[in-house]
Amino acid sequence: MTKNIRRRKFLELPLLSAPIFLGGRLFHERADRSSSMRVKRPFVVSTWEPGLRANAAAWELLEKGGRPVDAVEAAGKAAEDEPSHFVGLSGYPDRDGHVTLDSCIMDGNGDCGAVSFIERIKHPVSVARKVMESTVHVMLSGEGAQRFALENGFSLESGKLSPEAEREWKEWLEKTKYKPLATNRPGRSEQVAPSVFEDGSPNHDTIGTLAIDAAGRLAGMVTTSGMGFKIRGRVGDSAIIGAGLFVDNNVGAATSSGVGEEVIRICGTHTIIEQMRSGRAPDKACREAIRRIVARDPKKAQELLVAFLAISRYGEIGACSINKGKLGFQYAVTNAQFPQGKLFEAESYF
Ligand code: SD4
Repeated sequence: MTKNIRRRKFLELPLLSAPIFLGGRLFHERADRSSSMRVKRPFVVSTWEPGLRANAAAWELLEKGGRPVDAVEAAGKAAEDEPSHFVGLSGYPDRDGHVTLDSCIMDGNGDCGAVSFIERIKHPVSVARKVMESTVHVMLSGEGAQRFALENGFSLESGKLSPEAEREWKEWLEKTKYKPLATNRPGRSEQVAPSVFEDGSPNHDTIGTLAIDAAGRLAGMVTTSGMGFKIRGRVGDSAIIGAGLFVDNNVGAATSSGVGEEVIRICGTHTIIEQMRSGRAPDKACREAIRRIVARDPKKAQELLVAFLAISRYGEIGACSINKGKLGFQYAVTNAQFPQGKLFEAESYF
């Protein structure tokens, strides 16, 4: 099965899975609708269907009483190893044909690290962790981030595009004549970067993972190749603490996926944690962040894929996307109750 078909297949999942009536509730075989639900700790959640594989790597550690920060790093590495477009070096390149990666990691005690615009390094999440643990800084970028990685024992990969990414980038060049992408300014919706390519596959490639242990300690990470065919130098929300990821042991953890520029503008995940701190459940907090994005330009919002996923320290999980269907959002949950992981469909604002 080609990667594109596989990607389309998972997007169709919620539509294809036959609804079954169980105990008065409508269940889908693979994806349930959810508002904030509570599950048993420890558990791990990740964005998207490939999040099931990321969760599996995290769960191996978490279920044995491992630390959430180790679990989320393992999830990130598993995602970066997966030979798909989703994250890592086999992701889509920027418009100049270079894969540039963003990642961050955060522990519930406030420790955090990030790398942005890093090239030819296989595991940016581990470099982000190294930044967190062995420097006084939070984020390293570009050439400096790469040099730091090499100094710390990471190896330099070839920089060659995967054959599929190369083919799609060349097709994109042919079609768009290297036209600059979105400005994303309100009222300029005709210039918005596509959230979904013409063939229906999403123009986004991110795994965000949040983990909580039995005692309620939290950690999170995000790793991505960013928006496909972006302008060279572009950094998205996934490298930015408070935008793509925020974690606080006193409250909960949140991550995002979709058009990063929209998330950065509202400091998305920090907004969610602050909403939760003042008493909102994760699903309501995610919805409030989405509402702020929609409020800037409700017409443009109907074409955007932006989604948030959050967990509380008590073990509640909530998620919200702007749209449903092709622009909707799924997330994976793994714990003792769902040891193989289970995919849920997020509620949507529209
Ligand atoms: C970005 N938020 O770089 C990322 C892309 C993404 O699923 O989430 N893709 O803007």
